[in-house]
Amino acid sequence: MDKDSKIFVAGHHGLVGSAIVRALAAEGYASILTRTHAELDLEDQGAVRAFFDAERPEYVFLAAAKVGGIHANSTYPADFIYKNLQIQNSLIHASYTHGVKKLCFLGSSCIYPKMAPQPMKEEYLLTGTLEPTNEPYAIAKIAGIIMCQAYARQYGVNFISVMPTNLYGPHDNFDLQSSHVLPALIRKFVDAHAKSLPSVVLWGSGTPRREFLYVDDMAEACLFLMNTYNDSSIVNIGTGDDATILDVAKLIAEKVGYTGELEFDASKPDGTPKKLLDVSKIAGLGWRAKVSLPAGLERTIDWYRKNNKNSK
Ligand code: GFB
Repeated sequence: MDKDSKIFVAGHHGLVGSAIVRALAAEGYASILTRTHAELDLEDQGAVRAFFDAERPEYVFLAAAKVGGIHANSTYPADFIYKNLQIQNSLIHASYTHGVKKLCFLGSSCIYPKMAPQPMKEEYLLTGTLEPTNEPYAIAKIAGIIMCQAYARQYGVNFISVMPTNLYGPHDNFDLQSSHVLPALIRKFVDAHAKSLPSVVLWGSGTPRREFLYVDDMAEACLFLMNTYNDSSIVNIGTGDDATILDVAKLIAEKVGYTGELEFDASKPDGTPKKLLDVSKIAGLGWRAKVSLPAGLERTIDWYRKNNKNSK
């Protein structure tokens, strides 16, 4: 990408899209295109085509998606498959028809089989059964990967796909019903601390293991791959380390200064027992995550405290 290339960041209000816009601006990219949902409905193929006709983006980051935590995925499976398929179909196809030089499609670590060997290598894609709580979302993301590969094979386009592990950071969704675990726990501990509540409830058993990547690292990796990687085979993006949900909860409690009890709600699902990416491919390409989990949590807790009136 040149500094004056026209770069469309789809989903710029979201966790990842907003971080990609910050990273592009920080590196001096001067022609960043964004559209709010009200301005452009990405599920509407005709509207997307008209937008590409008018704006002719040269590069596309496909960071727009219907995302959510384990409860949202289990509760709204139709939305997760339909909306994601629509958004990616519109954008991937329009990128082909309008001669986009390169597209970066964002997948997810949940595309790998539930019981995949750990850490999960890129080649484990489509080798086993998926985790049922997020199967519709994962199937949509797998369709996106295969679509990018099919377009690359048939039309020779340069469409790459990256697979982030669980992400967190500023501008995340902190709604307790629909969020992922980290923003939920930050909100629960900050609120419990502010209100001196005796305990905080964790969903499930606390034993599942997850890997967490700070979103600014993710954005940096996306820019790095956009500028250096030209192959449609997928690339994992993670830290290479994981921890139990209980340990992460204790770390957040410590950072927030909360000293009450932890309780477990066993009626909520655990999901995949362990989800850790093998990051040797991206390490071999020359990129590593920089922000440690304690440092990233501190930044995110600070952001939440400053930006959420309920937590004051
Ligand atoms: O982040 P999370 O919602 O999704 O949950 P997944 C991770 C783990 O944290 C699960 C536990 O074992 C949850 O039961 N957990 C404990 C909590 N307390 C809470 C809480 O208050 N809220 C939430 N949300 N979880 C998602 C997929 O899976 O990960 C998506 O559903 C996507 O498709 C995303 O892949 C990255 O890590 O289990």
